[in-house]
Amino acid sequence: MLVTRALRHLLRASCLVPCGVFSPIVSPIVRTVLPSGSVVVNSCSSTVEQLCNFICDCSDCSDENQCGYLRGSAVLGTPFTCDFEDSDCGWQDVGTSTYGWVRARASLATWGVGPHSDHTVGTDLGWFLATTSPPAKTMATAWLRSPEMREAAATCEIRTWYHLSGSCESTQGGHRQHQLLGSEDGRQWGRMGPSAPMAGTEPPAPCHPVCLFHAPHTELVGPGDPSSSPQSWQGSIRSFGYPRMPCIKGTLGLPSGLNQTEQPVLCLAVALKDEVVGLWQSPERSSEGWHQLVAYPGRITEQFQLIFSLTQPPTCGAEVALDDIMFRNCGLSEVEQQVCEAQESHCHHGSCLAQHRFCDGTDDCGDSSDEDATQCSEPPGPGEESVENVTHCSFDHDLCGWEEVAGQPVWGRNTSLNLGTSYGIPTRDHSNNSRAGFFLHVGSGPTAQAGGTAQLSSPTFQATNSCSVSHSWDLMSQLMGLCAPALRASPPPQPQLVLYCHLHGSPTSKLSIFYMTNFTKHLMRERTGDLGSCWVRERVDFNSTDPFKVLVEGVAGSRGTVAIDDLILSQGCVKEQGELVGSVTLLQCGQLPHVSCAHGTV
Ligand SMILES: [Ca+2]
Ligand SMILES: [Ca+2]
Ligand SMILES: [Ca+2]
Ligand SMILES: [Ca+2]
Repeated sequence: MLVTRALRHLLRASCLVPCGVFSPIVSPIVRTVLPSGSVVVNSCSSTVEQLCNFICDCSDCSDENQCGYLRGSAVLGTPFTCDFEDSDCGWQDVGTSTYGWVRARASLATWGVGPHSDHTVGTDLGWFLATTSPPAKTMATAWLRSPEMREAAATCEIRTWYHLSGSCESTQGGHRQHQLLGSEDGRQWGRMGPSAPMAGTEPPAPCHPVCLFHAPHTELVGPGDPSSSPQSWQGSIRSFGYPRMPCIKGTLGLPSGLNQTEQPVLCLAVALKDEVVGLWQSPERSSEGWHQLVAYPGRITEQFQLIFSLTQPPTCGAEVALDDIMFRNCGLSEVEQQVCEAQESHCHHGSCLAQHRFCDGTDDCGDSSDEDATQCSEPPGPGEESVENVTHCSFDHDLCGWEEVAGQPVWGRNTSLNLGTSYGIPTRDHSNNSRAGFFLHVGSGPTAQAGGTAQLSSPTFQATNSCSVSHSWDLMSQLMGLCAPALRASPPPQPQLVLYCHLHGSPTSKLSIFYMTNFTKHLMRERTGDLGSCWVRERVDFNSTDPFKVLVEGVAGSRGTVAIDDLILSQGCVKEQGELVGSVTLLQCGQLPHVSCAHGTV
């Protein structure tokens, strides 16, 4: 056997690194899986809502065990972590073939290229999850799925360590032979769900959360019932690019491009009720050893599952190991009346939140009370219907009065659904956390020209010392109809811009925020580099004694994309020509706040 492997290895001259077959020692522990797909030991009869919500409701936190994490790692001392030392924490192999995931540990005795130690304890005694030996001649994907989680806070952060070995480079000139996978044309249906994984040439019955359609060079995954009308299901994939797995390389049905480097791709995606959204994809080049993966799913208001997948080209074997999966800040703050500190205000349900987190376009409270439209937006004027205006633009409808500055390139307004899944492109927008939500972007993968500056300009705003109405208020008091303590006369507002930026795919991409007075450009903030596949909040205060415009510039580096979403100007940004754009109005309380404007009164 070893001789065969060694021969196979020698024959794979195209591999940059040894691509031997990693033979982990498989855990002897047999897992018990409930019909729901997860094992939950629940000692305090928690309601369903309290299971796997990243909050310990039982005194022993048994409602948060086997949720893809345990209540904590004994070795690492961190909460909501799975170190795989005692169990798989409910993660399940859901592939449709023998290629899949197992709980394993390193074997020093076996010839191979897998990790020589786990990540938690750093020895060959430590456990991790690893993919099994892949089929030698076909493109294959191993699927791993978490138990169902209830919801995630906006601050949720997923970290794990991965060890990807056996990266290979094809020397076949790019034209790979189509490989058969199980049926004559290499197409195969499968499903991932609580019931046993299945595979075949016929579409499966309705499956939750997702079905698979497997074809050469393509993995499609999505919700729904393909058995009722497989053609239309496939048709929807073709026409909308949905529900294609977001982070699988290549286009539907098409072979890889010429001279394309073929690498194993590790993906992390989140499966929601009706869409699958990519969160993270392994970079195109990485070295051997353990690497950290960080992903931000954003606020998720429904039940979801996480899916890891390793897809690899047929020319070379590759293995991945996962260890120490951690969930940080994923639970909503507990619902109880708290006494807030200075600089904090109440959410509707009683917990406290920093004031700068109100009206910033992210549901931090968990009940959206910090983003209440009547508090955060200028109420529509007579005859106006849309609440969306220049002070809060989600780009879902248009540019909201912001303007493209002519030149090359320009910001493009689009969705992840339309833009496809090239590395570097956002996998969803920020406002809706959805593939169907709009954002602005510049640069879009390998074919886009790099280097030009795209500019977006705001209308002209009044000098910032012209108005002195406080923008700090107590939402809780307002909701309870108590107006008096809500208003604070000072300090004057500092007009401020919040926006979400997405810089991914290139280390030389850049986002800059300026304000312009007459003909002078003042740089306020600059972001460069690759921030990963996530939306990052930027907050900039403006202090100008002259009327000014806000200018947002994006430069996409080679193969990179710069994107922005949710431009939010604070109260106190007043459009020139006497037109108030973002003033505080608390008319429902029957009185006006203390306002003194240089150009008249409100
Ligand atoms: Ca709980
Ligand atoms: Ca471990
Ligand atoms: Ca918020
Ligand atoms: Ca948006």
